[in-house]
Amino acid sequence: MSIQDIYDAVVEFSIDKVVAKVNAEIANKTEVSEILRNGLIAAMDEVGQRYSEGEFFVPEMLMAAKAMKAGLEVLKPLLSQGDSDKKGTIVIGTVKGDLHDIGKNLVAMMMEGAGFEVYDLGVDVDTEKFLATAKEKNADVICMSALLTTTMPSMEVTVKAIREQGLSYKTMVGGAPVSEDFAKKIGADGWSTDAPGAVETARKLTAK
Ligand code: B1M
Repeated sequence: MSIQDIYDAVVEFSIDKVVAKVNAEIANKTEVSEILRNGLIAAMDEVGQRYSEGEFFVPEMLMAAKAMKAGLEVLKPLLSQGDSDKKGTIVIGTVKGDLHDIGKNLVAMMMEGAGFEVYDLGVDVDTEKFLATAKEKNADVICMSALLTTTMPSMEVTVKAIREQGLSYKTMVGGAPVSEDFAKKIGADGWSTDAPGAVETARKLTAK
């Protein structure tokens, strides 16, 4: 039994096996970060690689995503337990035109675990929805995730709208194609390459 079994189960699209193997690693006291990084996330990178090489197609990406999500559900109670002091209010979503939600879900779970109040708007979220929810919930930070190079520009639309409307929400961007240079270029307040880093950045952005 090893982390490699989790990786293999995702690449084989076996939901039952992923759930069983993740539970086994938890029972084995393996670090959650290790299960995530070397098991579930590494397997999705492999799936993306196989898609790029023409070995997998969209249905295979979808099946792997379902297997990964099943594994994340098992980990969720461990990711969301932690600091109970309220830190700040976060509105998070995957940007307009983009349906990838696994990384965004992970960021949301870890932020909840860190004590933030998190409003997750799901996928395909436009600027109006981000701003309307931020106003309604009196948010501190609007967090935007994008996995497609074609959807990254809508992050800039939201950042610009905040500036033009004279609003004070901080913004954070992330997702595989999003770089620190891009974040700076569009005027976002924060950026992170992964979920733990997103929590750190949110802490800095909400520090009083
Ligand atoms: Co898509 N897809 N996909 N896909 N898919 C990618 C992203 C791709 C890189 C695959 C490839 O070509 N190798 C490619 C994008 C190319 C590009 O634009 N550069 C791609 C493509 C092309 C497409 C379609 C266009 C395919 C098609 O239809 N022809 C299509 C687009 C649909 C749409 O969105 N409109 C599509 C569809 C899909 C599925 C629906 C089948 C499925 C998504 C299911 C779902 O999410 N519910 C899917 C999947 C699964 C992938 C890959 C294989 C895996 C993504 C994933 O979940 N990774 C992906 C290849 C890859 O990334 N290696 C691929 C695991 C996840 C934990 O990582 O989301 O990166 P990630 O999140 C990370 C960090 O980025 C960060 O934290 C997380 C880790 O801790 N992070 C943040 C994320 N958000 C953050 C926000 C933050 C901070 C950090 O602050 C706010």
